[in-house]
Amino acid sequence: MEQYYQPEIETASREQIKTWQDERLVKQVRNVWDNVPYYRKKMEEKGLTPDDIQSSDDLHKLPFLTKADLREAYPYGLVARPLKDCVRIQSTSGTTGKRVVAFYTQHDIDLWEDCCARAIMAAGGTDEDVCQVSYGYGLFTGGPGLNGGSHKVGCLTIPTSSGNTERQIMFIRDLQATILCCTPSYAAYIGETMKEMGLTPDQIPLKAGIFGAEAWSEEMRQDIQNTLGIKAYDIYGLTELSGPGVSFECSAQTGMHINEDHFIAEIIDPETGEVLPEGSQGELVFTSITKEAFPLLRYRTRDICTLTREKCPCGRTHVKMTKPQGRTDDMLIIRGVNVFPSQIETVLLNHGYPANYQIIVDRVRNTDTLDVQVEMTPEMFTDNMGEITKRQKELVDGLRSMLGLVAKVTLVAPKSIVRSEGKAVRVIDKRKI
Ligand code: DLL
Repeated sequence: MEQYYQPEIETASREQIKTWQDERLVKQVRNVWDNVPYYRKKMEEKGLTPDDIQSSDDLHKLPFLTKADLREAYPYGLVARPLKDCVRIQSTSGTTGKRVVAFYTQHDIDLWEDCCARAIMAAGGTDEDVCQVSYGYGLFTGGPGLNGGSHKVGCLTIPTSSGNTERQIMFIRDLQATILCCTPSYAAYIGETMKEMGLTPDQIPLKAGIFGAEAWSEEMRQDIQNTLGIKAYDIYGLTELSGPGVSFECSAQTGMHINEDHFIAEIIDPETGEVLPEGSQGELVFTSITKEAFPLLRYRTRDICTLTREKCPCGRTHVKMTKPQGRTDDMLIIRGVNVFPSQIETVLLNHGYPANYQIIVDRVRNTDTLDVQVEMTPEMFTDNMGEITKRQKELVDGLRSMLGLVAKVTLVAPKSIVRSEGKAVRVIDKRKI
């Protein structure tokens, strides 16, 4: 039986959802116009006043907001509430440029935790569960978000944060954790470590995992599900909009329901900015209609995916997004060919390799090079060069048919690629340096 945290919202009629969106958008536009000079200026530049936005059908008139705006307005320029009403900040890891700093009122935190609670219940969680949260705690939104959601569901929550993998496994076993929340790459690492400790899936009490914060393929899902003996659910979100729980997977495991009572989603052509019809692949754009402290209108996520409103067997009526296929900014252009790391991952996992790999792009004598380093599993490990050459060639062929490109493949020894406890670093592009 499918269970919901907020059934009346999660299964509301499409008309009801549209009504919520219309009313909340109009209110939000008025709010930013009145309280955020940065937005007012952007709207004025487009010749808009709040009266131009009468419903969500007018959303397309509003200007986009990008990471560049966030940088320009850093740190307080987009805050819509007096600071005395704000109770928390969270922030991204800021690997490129300035960090994103997002602000929350207590009400914002409450709604964010509701979204995470929806995700946990969609993964089968109840107040009988023991939920181990192994996302990082601190500025990163993963730990605090899922922690709050777990409390709301009433799970016994283990806030381990990430790292110290043996201790993670000890807690899972001793405290009989049934739900694990972490990045998919850390879940794979925990699974690998358990295997090395001689543990089989039936000796691990986990039944479900809620994994997100980075791209992961269907093949990686199968792998994790098999190693840990669980059902693995995807969860998506970004700091700018709150954190995890913007969307989440249900029992159907075919895409993530976007919490449309809080976020309006659009898909645009990343080149032209034109809104694309349902079913098209493009860049995901979000408008937060219930946020108080840090409302973002038409924020360009740079994530590429597709939306579908096809009826979902779980009974939820909110639109579903596919797993992000990549980001407009992590798409590699190699010898003129568009390559997403996720495509490479699919080939590797389809050939039986673990998701421990690194993609190194360089430019040698004006030609781009693509070097994929892949770890062998301990079972495959051999020093028979003939065997290794044969395996490498199989992968080169697989990559060629997936990408239309010739890559260099190097098989490396088990455990030689650094494991990640948070988001994995898959790509090293030396061309930019
Ligand atoms: O990663 C929030 C989060 C925490 C989501 C825990 C899920 C679980 P940021 O650090 O701001 O926030 O990074 C946001 O990560 O724009 C996507 O590119 C990527 N991302 C997040 N979830 C997924 C996912 C958190 N399920 C950026 N699949 C987003 C693929 C994801 N990419």
